[in-house]
Amino acid sequence: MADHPSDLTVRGVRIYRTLLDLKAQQQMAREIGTVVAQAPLFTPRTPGGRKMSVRMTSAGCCGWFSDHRGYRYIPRHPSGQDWPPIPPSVLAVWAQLTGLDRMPDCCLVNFYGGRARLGMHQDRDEADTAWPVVSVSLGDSARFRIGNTYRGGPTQSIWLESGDVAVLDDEARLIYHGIDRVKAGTSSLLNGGGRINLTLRVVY
Ligand code: MD6
Ligand code: FE
Repeated sequence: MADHPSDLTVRGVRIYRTLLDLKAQQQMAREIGTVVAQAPLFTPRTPGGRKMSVRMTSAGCCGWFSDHRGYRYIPRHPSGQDWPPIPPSVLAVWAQLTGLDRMPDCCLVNFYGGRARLGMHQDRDEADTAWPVVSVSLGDSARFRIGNTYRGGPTQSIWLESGDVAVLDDEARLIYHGIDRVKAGTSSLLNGGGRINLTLRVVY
């Protein structure tokens, strides 16, 4: 794939600026709208009992979940229904950027409204963390903070905008990262505003 001039790598995280043009973003937003209609967003609780400010759902054969019993993947939406399939436009981004034959098991859908944020964390609930994680941003811009493979230490942050895609693999796969804040009104993609982030993972 030809690199876009503004693509960059921050602490090993590869960022593809506007990989998705406006039409592709609109198509993906529609497909995610269908996912959310079938598998409504819910508010997870941390193992410590706090409500997360990000609302979530998933597509695929399993969905990421958290409550007082810990972080894990579950085979059905909390309602008891199957998770909807991962939309084709999302699988296409995975195939394009990873070049893998293996498709992701889970597309986690994070929705940020208002003052939602996401604390620094590693993505390590998957059985084999050698597989990459691919992350797509849609809607309002967000301050993405990137740290180290250990908790703490120096960090760097960048703004992720609608249509940007980030890949965490190799040395960056287990890097700590989080969302400091989302800037309302920076995109008109989503009806009602806010930001959606999709993360694609091989879980099993
Ligand atoms: C977000 N992203 O952008 C949160 N995780 O809203 C993540 O937590 C993330 O961007 C793993 C890989 C890439 C990511
Ligand atoms: Fe993450």
